[in-house]
Amino acid sequence: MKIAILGAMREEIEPILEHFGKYSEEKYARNSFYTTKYAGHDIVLAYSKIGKVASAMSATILFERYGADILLFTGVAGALDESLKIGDIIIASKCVQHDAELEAFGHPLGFIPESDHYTLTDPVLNSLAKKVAAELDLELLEGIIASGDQFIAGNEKKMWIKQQFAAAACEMEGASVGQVCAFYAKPFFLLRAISDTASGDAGVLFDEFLESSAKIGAQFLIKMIEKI
Ligand code: 4EH
Repeated sequence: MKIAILGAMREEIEPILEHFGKYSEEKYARNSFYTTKYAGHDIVLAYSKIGKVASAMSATILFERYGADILLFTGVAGALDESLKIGDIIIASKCVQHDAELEAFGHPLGFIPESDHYTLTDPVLNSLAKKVAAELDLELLEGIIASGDQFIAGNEKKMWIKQQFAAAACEMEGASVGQVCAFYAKPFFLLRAISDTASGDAGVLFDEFLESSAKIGAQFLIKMIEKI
């Protein structure tokens, strides 16, 4: 099986590359794609760069050029659910674009015609994640993750997203990558470790916790790959 591992930022993917140690790099479309073998699988990794466009493009390349069978995303996120603290991990049950707004045509927020309103993640991979969390004695929340091309750093916007979409965490890539996976009918897994509160202090917290939270997500993902 060929497993694609995608993050948005270098910090989200580098700990996994360091763990693998040996890999090849190929540059394509102004990005780097890293290939290696691990736990009996062919692996291809990339960090897309920030946002829905770059991440959708990387996901497409992972399927079209590298023939990935499944895609696992790891990264950090802002917390919307009160139970989530910095360093906690969450997996998406489904994801939605909070900045998609076609209300003039009578569509609900987040809905784009001929796409899924909420993109589902793969139930088998989600069960595996729960098993891995139980083995590591880690608490793992499963909830809706909302994505948009905005860094959320204020209570008003934070609460709006939380209420409109019943979302537990916010970030900037999950729903776009999920949509690509849905179009290709490939299993999609979305893991995020909390880096900040998505409130007024989000920028400062993000700078402080990006690296440590990204590592938590990366380490969890490595454990998952060992069990696939
Ligand atoms: O890839 C982007 C990064 C922030 S933008 C989305 N990532 C981090 C998740 C995330 C997030 N998204 C929206 C963590 N907290 C979030 C939040 N709102 N509060 C960026 C731009 N330049 C430098 C660093 N990060």
